[in-house]
Amino acid sequence: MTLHALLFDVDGTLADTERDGHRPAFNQAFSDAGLDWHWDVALYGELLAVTGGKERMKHYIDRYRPDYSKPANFDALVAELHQAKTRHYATLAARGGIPMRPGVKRLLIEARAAGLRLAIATTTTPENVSVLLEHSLGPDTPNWFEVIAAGDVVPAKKPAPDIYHYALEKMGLRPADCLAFEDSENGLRASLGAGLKTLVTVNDYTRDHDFTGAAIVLSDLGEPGAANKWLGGQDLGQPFVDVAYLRALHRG
Ligand code: XBP
Ligand code: MG
Repeated sequence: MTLHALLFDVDGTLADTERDGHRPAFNQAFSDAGLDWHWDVALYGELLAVTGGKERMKHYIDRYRPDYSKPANFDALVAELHQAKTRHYATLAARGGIPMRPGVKRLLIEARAAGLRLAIATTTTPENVSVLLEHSLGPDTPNWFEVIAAGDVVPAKKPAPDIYHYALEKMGLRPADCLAFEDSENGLRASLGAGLKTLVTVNDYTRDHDFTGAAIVLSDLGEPGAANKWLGGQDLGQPFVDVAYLRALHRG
């Protein structure tokens, strides 16, 4: 079995986008529209149980705002708020204020040099992916990824495996040829559901999630000289993730 491709989630995996990217962008869209909706850091952690920004807003209203009476055009309002939120997120990301997580850039460069094929499988809106990559990874880096599978391109978002199925089909690859990278339980359910061996790197919102079934769980990808922490799964005893490490994980 040879490793041919790496499939990356974006939010929480490539960069810590949620707390200081998506969350303030939602809040700005709400206040621009004159709504008294506000998502603090803790509430946003609860709301992350639902993937997809439009789905998350609807969940918030259904679950947390029984006082709010939905207008007849509620779906259209949510869609408009989401467009405004996407514009705010782009402005934030374009300031370059959302750095890549440790080891991400190094590993992507090494993987490209080793001839591994790269793809993205995410729940977020496609524009969010390109603006983040361009400003936090480098101007032509969206082209590093053969497929950017994102957002509403499939009807069912993670934890459904559909976005991974979509990316694999576009690349003409079998799950056994690939490794997936995720940071959350919903993401892991999606990648495992598509039959992908998965490396998890946790963050503040996800470290207590259930990662049963992950090949390995780490604090982050690590850097030579800035070791990561092993948190579960197959311990390869190396303080940072490189291509040799990924090949061993894929074989093991
Ligand atoms: C990401 C998400 C997204 C973002 C918001 O999940 O759940 O909804 O929070 O993006 P994953 P949009 O990391 O599993 O892909 O507002 O563009 O939906
Ligand atoms: Mg994620």
